[in-house]
Amino acid sequence: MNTCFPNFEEEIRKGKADLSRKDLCVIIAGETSAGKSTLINRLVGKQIFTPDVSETTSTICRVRNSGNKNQIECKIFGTDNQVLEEKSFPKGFEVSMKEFLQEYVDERPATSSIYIDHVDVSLSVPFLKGNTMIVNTPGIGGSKDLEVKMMEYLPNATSFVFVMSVVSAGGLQEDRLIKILQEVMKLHDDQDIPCFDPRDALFVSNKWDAVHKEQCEKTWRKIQEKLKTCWPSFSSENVFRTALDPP
Ligand SMILES: Nc1nc2c(ncn2[C@@H]2O[C@H](COP(=O)(O)OP(=O)(O)O)[C@@H](O)[C@H]2O)c(=O)[nH]1
Ligand SMILES: [Mg+2]
Repeated sequence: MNTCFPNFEEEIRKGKADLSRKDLCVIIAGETSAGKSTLINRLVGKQIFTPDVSETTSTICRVRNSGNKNQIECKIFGTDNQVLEEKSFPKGFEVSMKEFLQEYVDERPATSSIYIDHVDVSLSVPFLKGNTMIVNTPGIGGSKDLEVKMMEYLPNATSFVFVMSVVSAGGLQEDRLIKILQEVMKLHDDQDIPCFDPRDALFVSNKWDAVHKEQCEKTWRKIQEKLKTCWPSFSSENVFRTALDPP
């Protein structure tokens, strides 16, 4: 058996783990301050996260549909997957919810996020059917610990949305987003994310309000050319220009 199918035991183990996976995670990844939190707020139509240039999302934060239109539930999970704290916020108490989440989700010197594995936020998001979740990740380009946290989470993905800020070298510096893209391709090649098809990855090029009109076409062309070289199945249909939170 080993001669015909080298590593067959490992392949079966991976396949089994994948089949038993209940959650479908659409991971929002990218460098810090690209606009990941802003994108999620816009997608779900609620200010769940506080977009901020100075404070980075420090915890994996999963947004799922609860079907309950009247409240938002937050659950904080520890590294052993135990619920450390849970709290529900009725409609109209979104500000308190944001403050509660900020304690766990935003990077602050006093935050003990090292003991927090992830945070779940459940609210009415009808387009998130079944167990599909949008997952906010710590960005790359901040602290090394957070980068490791994000990289370790990548194998949980069913699909990806990569967010780039056009103001920082088109959002495609060698050491930042490209590092994530290479890691995802490696996981895919090693069959560690079998459900994920690289043709489904979406790219959001954000902060286009900051680009001078005459630079637009040239910058757009450059971004697409660069993506073609670092993402083999790149299609121009899967890249979007946005200004999610213009000043
Ligand atoms: N000019 C501009 N600023 C934006 C845009 N989108 C987000 N921002 C700002 O960029 C900063 C970082 O955004 P955030 O969503 O926290 O980025 P994250 O670190 O990737 O989650 C915040 O101050 C946002 O208000 C945009 O389209 N244009
Ligand atoms: Mg963020």
